[in-house]
Amino acid sequence: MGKQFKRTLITTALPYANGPVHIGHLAGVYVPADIYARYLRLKGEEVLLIGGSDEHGVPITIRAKKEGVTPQDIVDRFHAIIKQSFADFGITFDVYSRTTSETHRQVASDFFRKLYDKGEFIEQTSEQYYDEEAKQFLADRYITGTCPHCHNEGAYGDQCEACGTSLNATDLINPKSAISGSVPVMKETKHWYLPLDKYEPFLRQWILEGHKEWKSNVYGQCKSWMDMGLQPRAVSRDLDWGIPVPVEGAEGKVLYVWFDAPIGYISNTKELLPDTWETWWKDPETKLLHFIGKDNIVFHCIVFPTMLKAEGTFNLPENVPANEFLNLEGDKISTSRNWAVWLHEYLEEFPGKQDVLRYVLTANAPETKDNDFTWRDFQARNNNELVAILGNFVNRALVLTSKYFDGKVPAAGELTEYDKETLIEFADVKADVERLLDTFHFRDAQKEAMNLARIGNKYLADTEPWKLAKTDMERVATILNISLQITANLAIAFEPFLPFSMQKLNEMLCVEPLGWDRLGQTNLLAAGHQLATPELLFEKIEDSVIEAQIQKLLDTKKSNEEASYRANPVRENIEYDDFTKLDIRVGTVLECAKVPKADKLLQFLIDDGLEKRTIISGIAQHYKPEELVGKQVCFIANLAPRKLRGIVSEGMILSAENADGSLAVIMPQKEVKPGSEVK
Ligand code: B3M
Ligand code: ZN
Repeated sequence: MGKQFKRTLITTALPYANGPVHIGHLAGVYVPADIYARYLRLKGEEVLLIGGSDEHGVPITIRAKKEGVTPQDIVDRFHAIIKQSFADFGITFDVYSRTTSETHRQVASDFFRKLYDKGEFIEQTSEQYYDEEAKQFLADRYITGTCPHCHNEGAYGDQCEACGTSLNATDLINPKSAISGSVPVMKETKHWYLPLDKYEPFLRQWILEGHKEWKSNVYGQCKSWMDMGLQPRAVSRDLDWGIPVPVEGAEGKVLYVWFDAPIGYISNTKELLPDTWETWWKDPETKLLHFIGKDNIVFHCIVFPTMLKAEGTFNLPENVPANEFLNLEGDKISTSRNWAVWLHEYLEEFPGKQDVLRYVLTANAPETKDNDFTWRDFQARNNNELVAILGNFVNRALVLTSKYFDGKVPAAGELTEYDKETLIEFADVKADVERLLDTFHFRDAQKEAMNLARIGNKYLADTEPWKLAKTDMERVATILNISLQITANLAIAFEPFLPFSMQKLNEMLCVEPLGWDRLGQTNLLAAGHQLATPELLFEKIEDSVIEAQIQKLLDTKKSNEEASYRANPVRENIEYDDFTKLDIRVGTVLECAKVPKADKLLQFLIDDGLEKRTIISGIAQHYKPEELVGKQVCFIANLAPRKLRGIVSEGMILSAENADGSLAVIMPQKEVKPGSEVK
């Protein structure tokens, strides 16, 4: 607030190099960061945009194992694809490197070592699962077993995907190693922990008092983490993929991926600027900004700042403008279910249309809540906004100039009242767009730029120069001069958002990119200045093209459903007696509330006909508690009671699961007496 900075260091989340990047990545992180960086550069400010691939972590080793290749093979393949996609979409990274680089190994090791030497870590021994056949400790994802809550036999050590409960590997019944299939044993292992609890008072002061201007989703998440109480966090793992822990007696241990990845921002800066990188990280006149998605907030607002603070010589972020998620046609984007629009595929199917996607993703950016990408909306925004407003205006201004004045900017004569009003309307555009960009309101900023084109369009429609051409060429000259000045303004205002099209527009206007400070001026093009032959900036997208994309998604959905049916075949037959052992009944929901600190669980109080019973159910992500109060549900009445999060649950509420994992509670089709049996 009010603090003046000399330069801005922008970091963007390092995507895991275990798959290509999709529209969700672009919308949440890279397009907004690129808009911001381009905007600052246009203003002539000193800025760096840092990116890179995150190449460590368990998911990469799992993918490698599945494909029978090395983790290095995996990251080599996807780093190249990801880097290319970003370049293709005009993300202007000053450096895009990777966490398997030698510079990074050095920087991350030194960072760990410095904290270690300062005595900042706690060493703690705990028992963890160990695979004696494979001779290695097992990450939670590498252990499968039976879920203690729903008895699904394929639960993972970190989560049961059937009931959605997050688990600890030690909760699993009959745990098995996913590597060798053997039964893992418990073995002692030592790790280093970063004592976040020790830094809690500092973090409270710094964020909750000092950064009230952060976006409410970011501030709120930080607050709720701190209110739950911070715990020491392990920064090492027993794994053979990663940066070795650089201390004696740490054989077989590597830095936890979330310890080394954010240090990647520092390493990549150093790789780019080996001599001056410290100015960008340590000079208090550098403003540090992290662009990320909402699932990374705690690491960038709590864990990484604690690391930086403990190290002692680095700046802390000034802001962390995290976005929420982008969904695709109503469903969560998912790499494993192939529910995504992949950037490299988009480019094959829509060559040259990078700006259309950039525009739509910004217009729909998940800035304050999750948002949805749909192909119909994509088409509508292209046809009704880019083509009909921006493209149409620019094209009319240029074509008319070419037709009546051989493509030379005509001199303006005397202005009418209406001309003056029009010019006044866009006099404020610079201040408006700046205010929005400075506060990371990219969608509104883009809307503001589009309004400028709307003003231009209306001006041409109202003045109708094509009708005056026979009678009043002087008036036509004035109208076109004004229209061309508006066009040149559009080329500045849209440059951060639509860089490819604005480059094309600058070429048609025969100008070098005009600086940001000239936005709002009405003398950008001198009379007599020669323009090039006009071309269309955007073209209409036909229904058939959109329908083909929708069909592609429907096909994906269908094959996912088939795959999930195959993965979940009907179980072997049982006898009638077995069935009658299950006592399923109908109950009426009297009360329903979220279980504190458990994002998936709801606590029910059910009228079961005789008395009231408490049931915990993992459906909090599918229903709001108030939606269910007063409704009748089916539940297993004779399931042995068990404790979940300290609450005794007496039964289980029945739901049907869709292929996408969404749940629908089973309800009787007519009201029945509570306690009625289901048979
Ligand atoms: N790779 C997680 C993610 O892609 C992680 C970000 C690292 S940022 C330092 O969501
Ligand atoms: Zn389960």
